Amino acid sequence: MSLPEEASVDLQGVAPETSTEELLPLFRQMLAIRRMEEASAKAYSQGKIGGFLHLIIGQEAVCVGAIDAIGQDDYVVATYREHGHAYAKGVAAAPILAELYGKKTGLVKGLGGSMHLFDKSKNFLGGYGIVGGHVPIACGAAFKAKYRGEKNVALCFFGEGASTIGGFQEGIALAALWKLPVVFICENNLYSMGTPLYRSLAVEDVSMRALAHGMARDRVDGHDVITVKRRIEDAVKRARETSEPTLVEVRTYRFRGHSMSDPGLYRTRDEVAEWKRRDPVRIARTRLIEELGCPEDKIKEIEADVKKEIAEAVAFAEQSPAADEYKQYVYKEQS
Ligand SMILES: Cc1ncc(C[n+]2csc(CCOP(=O)(O)OP(=O)(O)O)c2C)c(N)n1
Repeated sequence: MSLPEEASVDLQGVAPETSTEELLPLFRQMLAIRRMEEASAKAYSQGKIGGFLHLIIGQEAVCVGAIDAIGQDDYVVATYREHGHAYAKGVAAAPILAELYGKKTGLVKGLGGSMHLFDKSKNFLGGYGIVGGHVPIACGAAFKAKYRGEKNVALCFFGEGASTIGGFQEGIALAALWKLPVVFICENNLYSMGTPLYRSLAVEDVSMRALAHGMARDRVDGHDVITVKRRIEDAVKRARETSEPTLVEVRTYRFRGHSMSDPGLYRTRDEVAEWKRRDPVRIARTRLIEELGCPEDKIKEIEADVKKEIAEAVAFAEQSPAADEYKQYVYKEQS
């Protein structure tokens, strides 16, 4: 599949102004997520992580930019491709990796694994494996905030495949009807597992689905983290000030297969290489150096720091004891 016209047009547009102060921490977060995902891929291929493992490599600017547009008290609800979203919401790499490893020290005590990260203390409300099933959950969090007169909003992340699911349709219908402060963020990476966009959606612009509900919509290229942040900020402002939802489609691309068991043979090497030219981590690094004049030594310092952080998180996961609490929920002593 070739690059969609509109994404190319977006990319040629001018990225919003930023500063080193703003971009540097976002670059660091994206890099840490990239390294955490690479470390988990390695552990998976060594047989240290079981079950399913869906990586977000290539899509980091979406969760990092969007979550930087909200505060601590706001909610995030995501899919099974959610390690980066949890990290961007403030969860440390060590409990995330320990969870993937099925360890007792994992974020949910090794009971959930990769697809079920959850941290109430950070208002990170999951981690869901049922495609589209989490959309009504995000509406519930937004409803709670509105009902109690709080000013919190909910960000709900999902893929374009989820936009064909009943839970998504019901969720956005209710959010529009009840004016819930939720921002629906479709991470359109052009494939639902191995099915390309044009074979699953009659209208490839997912944001168009908002029109049927009189809901605000937006569409943005997801490779510059600041662009994502600014556009989600607009939607968050709408949600916070007028309690109205927005459906935002963010065009992005995953560099690896759907999950670790997918070699991604349905895409050509050229296609993947073409999208890699838009690597969000590299774009941020280049902007920092070439546009903002950030010294390269400063960047290298951050890169070394991230390397250390992830190496320590891996060591923590490897050295932690295996989860055992699940036994009490799975097995029962015979009486
Ligand atoms: C209700 C349901 N149907 C099918 C599946 C199997 N499944 C897992 S991921 C996936 C593809 C979803 O694609 P998309 O929503 O575009 O998200 P992406 O994986 O690209 O991030 C499917 C069909 C599932 N988990 N839940």
